Amino acid sequence: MSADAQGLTRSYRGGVAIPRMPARPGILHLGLGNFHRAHQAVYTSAALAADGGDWGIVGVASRSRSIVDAMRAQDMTYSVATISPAGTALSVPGVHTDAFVAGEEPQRVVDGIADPGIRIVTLTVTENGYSYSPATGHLDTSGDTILADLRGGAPRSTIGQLARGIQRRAATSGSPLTVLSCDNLAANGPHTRRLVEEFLQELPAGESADALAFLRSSVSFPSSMVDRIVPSTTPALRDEVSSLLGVRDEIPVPAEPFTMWAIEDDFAAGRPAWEAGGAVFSDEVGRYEQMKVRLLNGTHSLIAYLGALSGAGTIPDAIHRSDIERAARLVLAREYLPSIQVPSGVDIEHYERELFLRWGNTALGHRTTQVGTDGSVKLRQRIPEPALRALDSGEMPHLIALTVAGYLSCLAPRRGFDPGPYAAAMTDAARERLAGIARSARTGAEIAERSISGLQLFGEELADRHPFVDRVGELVDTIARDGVSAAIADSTTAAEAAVKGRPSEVPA
Ligand code: CS2
Repeated sequence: MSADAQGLTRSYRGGVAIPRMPARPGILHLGLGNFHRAHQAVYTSAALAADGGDWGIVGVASRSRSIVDAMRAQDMTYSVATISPAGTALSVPGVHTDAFVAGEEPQRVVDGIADPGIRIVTLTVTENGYSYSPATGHLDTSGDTILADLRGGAPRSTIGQLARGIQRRAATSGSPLTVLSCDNLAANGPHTRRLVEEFLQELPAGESADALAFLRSSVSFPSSMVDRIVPSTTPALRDEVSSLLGVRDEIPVPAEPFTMWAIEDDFAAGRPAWEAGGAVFSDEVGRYEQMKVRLLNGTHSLIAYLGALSGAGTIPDAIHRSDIERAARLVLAREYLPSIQVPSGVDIEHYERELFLRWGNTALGHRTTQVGTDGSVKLRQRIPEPALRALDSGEMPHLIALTVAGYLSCLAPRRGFDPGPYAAAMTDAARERLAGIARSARTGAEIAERSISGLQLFGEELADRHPFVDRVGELVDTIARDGVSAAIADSTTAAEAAVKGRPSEVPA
């Protein structure tokens, strides 16, 4: 592919325009995966087309060369394939001015964050990339990477990179900076700020005082809620896109038509006109985050684990099973919805209807393994608060318990129970520890107790809620003994019985 310096002029056989590349970068982005390339890059492309500005993006991949090499070979472009049952539409966001691999050039990340031309650092490093302890929410200083980053040298962890870059910026230009987390973490702005601050506080005072003062006075960390379902790229998609384009694209990104971005408007040194791409600037981002992380992501986890255990390879295959759909509707309406405050202007019934259509998008082929991966860090964001809220009001959140039982059955199956290939393919930082528990445990109760209470996998508070832990244990046993359908039937019946007598909000 080749960019045309005159603007939106060069079209390929598929009628796809290649936008003009911005001359200079203003954004350094950490995490050059599919999500970033189908989300922030698309909004930035719209902002540049509408409003211009030096807001090109330098994309930093964490370890893998493949995207960086392909982007360089394709003049920094790639296509986004928007996929719905009605067909595939292509667009090309030309916003990246450069790309490199952090693992190969770690000092370049620090220098990039310190560069005064860079005014925003954006992050899509997944829930796993923040080096915090799920039990406490604070920086996990026991990990080898963080320990090495604290000792000095070019940092390898995201939090170390941010802290060292900010330290260097404080010591050089001292110009203001915005750090914008675009990951599915509650209060992702303050959370990221706190972890960077905790990293700096671990350093000797003489080394960190200026950086801490600069962090407090000149670096903003707005929260943001990001949403677009973006599966992994498959060889079939590469071929389809290349034939539509009439030119080979090695790194197209598949994405659903739906996209949403709600951002707190707190930028220390300006920002692109992302509203041109449909971004919402709001002072209710906390509400947007909770709505998304619980209703979409929390329910998504349930669909993924129950689906994988039922032999469904994709989310649409899973949600098209009537018992899983029933469980999804119940967890969403009965257990997640009461725990959130709906942002002003959002029609929650419409939002819910859209969720089921989005999950049912068969053309997208989003995999249960992908959503089930990294459950230990994802579920930590999705389940504790709604579960605690239900327990505090005297109700057992049966479907959240089933989500956890599904997760444990996938990652730490009871001896003799085979969770199947989709579960086996899920990767998770806690897999080894959970597998150790499962090897020596005899019952579901033991697995639940040792992971939820012992490892405090979902935080300190839920660790002490024995009725919840016991319920998860029972469901782990039911899954191993009678199968996942029996566990779904048990939980949905119990949830429905608990609300009997109240007006039903769940369509039959
Ligand atoms: C999913 C998300 O993988 C997961 O856990 O729930 O990646 C989800 O597809 C996105 O957050 C949608 O915006």
